[in-house]
Amino acid sequence: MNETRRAVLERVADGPVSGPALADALDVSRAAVWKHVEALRDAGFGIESAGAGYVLDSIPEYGGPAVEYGCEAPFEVEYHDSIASTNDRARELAASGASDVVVLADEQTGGRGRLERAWSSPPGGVWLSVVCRPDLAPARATVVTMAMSAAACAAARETGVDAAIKWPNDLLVPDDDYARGGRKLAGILTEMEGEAGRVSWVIPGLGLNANVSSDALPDDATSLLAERGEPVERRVLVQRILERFDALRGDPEATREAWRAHAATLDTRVRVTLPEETVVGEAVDVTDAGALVVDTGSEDRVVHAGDCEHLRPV
Ligand code: BT5
Repeated sequence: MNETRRAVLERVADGPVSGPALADALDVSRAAVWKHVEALRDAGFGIESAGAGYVLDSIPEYGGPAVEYGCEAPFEVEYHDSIASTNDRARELAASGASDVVVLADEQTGGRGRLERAWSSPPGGVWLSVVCRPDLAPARATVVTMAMSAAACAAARETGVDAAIKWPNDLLVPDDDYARGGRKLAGILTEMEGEAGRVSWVIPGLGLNANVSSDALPDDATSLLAERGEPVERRVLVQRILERFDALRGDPEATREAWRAHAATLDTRVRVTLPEETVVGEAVDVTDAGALVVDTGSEDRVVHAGDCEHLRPV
């Protein structure tokens, strides 16, 4: 949403305000005011024009302008009813120089997980990717993924669902199956490009099963809808995720704290399968590069990537 349109929206929300008064206040023509009001109506905002002027009386349920309106984070939101992959679109935007843009979709037809795996993305989920340009060395870029998982976990908990982070950055709802750690609620695919030792862009792509029935998901998955028994307000959920993510993303220490506070993997016995060996022990910490610190009983091992299983306490 451009700045003038945002300003028109804010003023009609505090309305009624007349067209001429808006034109004066924003230093644009009356015709321009009218165009912005019409565009806002097209985007689903209910704007009444009564005797005293324009007044906002309803906001759209979901979409780009709906998420931007009342969101404290500085993101422009590009919304699609259906798209192949929000990460693919975000990469295109990054390549053309965009920054702080969120690509949000109701449905993805070619959603991607890590390692070329497919990600089921039926309508009703939260499928979003953020184009960020942090001042970070590529080896430190994981902190952006950690900020997204902590933000999404906190927002999921606010809806009343007992979500937790499983290292590296999955969100699970714990159940009795220790190895699996629980049913998967969300995952993150982060992609980046670096140059001369700095990140040029990084795109955390979050897939969070929000208002999706579990029939439309893989067997081990769950959704906010399945856990709560009723849908969430996705507009508010996305706003809270973006606001938290924005507050954390420039602050590695706060990110690590938030990640720890939401992690199911810490203080848990784990088995991490690496290409060459298997590390078993108690997960005691995470580094600011996102690596897991495992106390094997004889030493602290720092593992950067691998398949992590939660084990029963001995
Ligand atoms: C992930 O991959 O967990 C990262 C998923 C990222 C998806 C987002 S959606 C927005 C953005 N745009 C994209 O195209 N992608 C990102 P991974 O750890 O590889 O997990 C993939 C595995 O999770 C699959 O092999 C399935 O077993 C399972 N899975 C697939 N869809 C799922 C879903 N909706 N919920 C839970 N598990 C799922």
